[in-house]
Amino acid sequence: NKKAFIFDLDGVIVDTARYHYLAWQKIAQELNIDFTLEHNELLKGVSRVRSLDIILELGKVEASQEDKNKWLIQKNEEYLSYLVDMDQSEILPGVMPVLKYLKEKNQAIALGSASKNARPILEKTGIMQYFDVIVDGNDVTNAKPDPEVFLIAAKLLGAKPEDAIVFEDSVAGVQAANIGKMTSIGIGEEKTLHEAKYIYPDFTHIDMRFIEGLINK
Ligand code: B16
Ligand code: MG
Repeated sequence: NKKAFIFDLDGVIVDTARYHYLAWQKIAQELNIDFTLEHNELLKGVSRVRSLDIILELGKVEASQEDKNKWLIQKNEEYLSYLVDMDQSEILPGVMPVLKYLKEKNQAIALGSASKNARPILEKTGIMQYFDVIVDGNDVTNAKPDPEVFLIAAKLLGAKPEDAIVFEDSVAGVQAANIGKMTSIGIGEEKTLHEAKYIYPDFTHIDMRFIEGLINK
C-alpha cells in the first residue's frame, strides 16, 4: 500500500516550540500569570486561539474578545520577530537525512501543522520542495487532537489513514494521529509522549532500517 509520511513542523522539523514559548511567556508576564515550561507542553500542537485560552485559564483571567484579539496579534508579532533570521541551520538534527531518504525511495511526504506560519518557515529553511502537500493552520477548522489536519494530508497524498505515519512532538498531535488510526511516532520524551506507538528523543536516533520497515509495512 502507498504510505503517507506526515511531519509536524514546530518541535519536529524546527525548534520553533522554543520561540512560541518565549512569545507566550511575554504575554503571560504582562498578565501576571505564572507560565512555566511544563505548562508549555499543553500548548504544543494546539492552535494560537486555544493556546491563549489555556494560558488565561491557568491564570484564572477572564478577558474580553477585544483584549484576546490584541494579545493574539501581540503574540504572533513577537513570535515572528524570532523567525526573521531563520535559515536552514535551524532544522533539527537528523531531519534532513530522513527527508532525503524518503525522497530517494519515492515516498509521499506531507506537512501537517497547526501553525499559520508554516509556509514562511519552510521557505526560510529551504525545505519546501520536500513536501508534496502542505496542510497547516489555515486549512483546518478542528485543532489537534482532532485528526483533521492529518486526515486531509493523507487524503491529498492518496493514502489511507492506516497507511499514514505521523511524526509529532506534542501530546495533542500524537493523540490526533492515534485517533485517526495512523502510526504515531513521538519525537521527544517518553514521559510526555508515552501514547505514541514509537518514541525517539530526536531524529538522529532513527535508523533508516526503521524507516524502510515503515515503507514496507
Ligand atoms: P501559529 P505544530 C503548532 O505547530 C505549535 O506547536 C503550537 O505551539 C502553536 O500554537 C500552533 O502551531 C499555532 O501556531 O501561532 O504559528 O499559527 O507543532 O502543529 O507544527
Ligand atoms: Mg509540534
